[in-house]
Amino acid sequence: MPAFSEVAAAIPYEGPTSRNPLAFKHYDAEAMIEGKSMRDHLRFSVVYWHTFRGTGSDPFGAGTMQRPWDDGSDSVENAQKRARVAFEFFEKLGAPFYAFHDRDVAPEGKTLAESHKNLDAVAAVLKEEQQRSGVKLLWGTANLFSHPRYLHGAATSCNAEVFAYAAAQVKKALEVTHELGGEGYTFWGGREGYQCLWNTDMKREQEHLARFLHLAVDHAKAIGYTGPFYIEPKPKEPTKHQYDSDAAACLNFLRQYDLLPYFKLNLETNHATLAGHTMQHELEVAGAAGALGSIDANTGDLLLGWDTDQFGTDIYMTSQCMYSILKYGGLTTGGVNFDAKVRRESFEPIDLFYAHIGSMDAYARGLKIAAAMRADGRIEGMVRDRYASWDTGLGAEIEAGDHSFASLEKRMLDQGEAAPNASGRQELFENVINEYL
Ligand code: XLS
Ligand code: NI
Ligand code: NI
Repeated sequence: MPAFSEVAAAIPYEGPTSRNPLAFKHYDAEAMIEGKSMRDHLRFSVVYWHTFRGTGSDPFGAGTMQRPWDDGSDSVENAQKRARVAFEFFEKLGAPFYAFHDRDVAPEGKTLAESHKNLDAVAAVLKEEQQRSGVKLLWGTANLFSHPRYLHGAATSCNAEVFAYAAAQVKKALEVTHELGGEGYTFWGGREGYQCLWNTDMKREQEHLARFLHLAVDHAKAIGYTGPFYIEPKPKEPTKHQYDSDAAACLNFLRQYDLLPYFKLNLETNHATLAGHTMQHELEVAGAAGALGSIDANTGDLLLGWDTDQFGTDIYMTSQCMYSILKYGGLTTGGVNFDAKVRRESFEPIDLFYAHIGSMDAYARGLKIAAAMRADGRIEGMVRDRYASWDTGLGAEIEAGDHSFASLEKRMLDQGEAAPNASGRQELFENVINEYL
């Protein structure tokens, strides 16, 4: 008996006029845009943690989710059964990818050896289901933040034994990810930061984090894993400050410790908000550095100051994301990974479908809008015009390195004043963008 019996077969594409809540209005996997199918542009991915382990609990109340296939126990059998249900969901939704933490898919044992064994037992089912369904692993990761041993962090813990335990856990998670053909491996530094600076040796902690990531790179080489590593920036929560606070901080860290060749960024919308940035800002920072890897697609709430991990349906936002992604060459190993959870009040299994379908449509529509903007070329042209002074004469000479402070001073002494500025036309830009929505 299927777990999602209300959804008989794969969610169909019915087009923008459809009123069927279980159909796509914009995500037409086969449709071609800029020479690539929508499926290959968007590379949608479902996260195991929120979708199959989220209980709906919050600091004020217990779990609410109805998940009839899950007996609520920590047994390996339950985990294996859950894995099969997860693949039924991925397949019916038509998501080509999924992502997980080691401890989402398999229960933590009493010892590390037992945890490894549990993970292997569930990974065998994941592998079988991947082969049966064709759904692939976008990335794997290790949960280095839930267990009490990680209360001071993992790689940045003041306890060297905890660093060692975390290393052992990542070694295994990386091996399982590789075994399952994972296209990437993510580090989100959940507690790699501080709560109080008086008790913290920040320099030493950051050096330990760099050492940890180098050990991961070394182990990847040893086992033949050649995919990218991702760092997922987030400025705070659960800690007061996380070292990987935003895209710029991550890039600086990766450069300082010679890790940039092996790492790209996995940017999450709600984390950008917490950092006081827009997602567009984060995408531009990463893209300009050639480090745009993948996105955790979600959204926050304007009035709540934490990581609410909602499904994004705002077309203005998805258009901005897709415009930047296309601009920097599109997603290759990464994807649009729904690190998002249904609200506590949306407790029925069918809500998982509504949530994913709506957000997939919002990104698909964003992709169409971004592609239309690019095909038209007006925005690009307006930006180019704004910088026209750099294309010839003085600007081109400066860019070519043909000037010094002395030569520039001479020029301005002769001229007396710089040529007048043109208008920034922000309002016009914003108006033009609305024409495509
Ligand atoms: C938490 C993060 C987490 C990572 C994976 O805020 O978004 O879910 O994506 O560890
Ligand atoms: Ni995330
Ligand atoms: Ni998050």
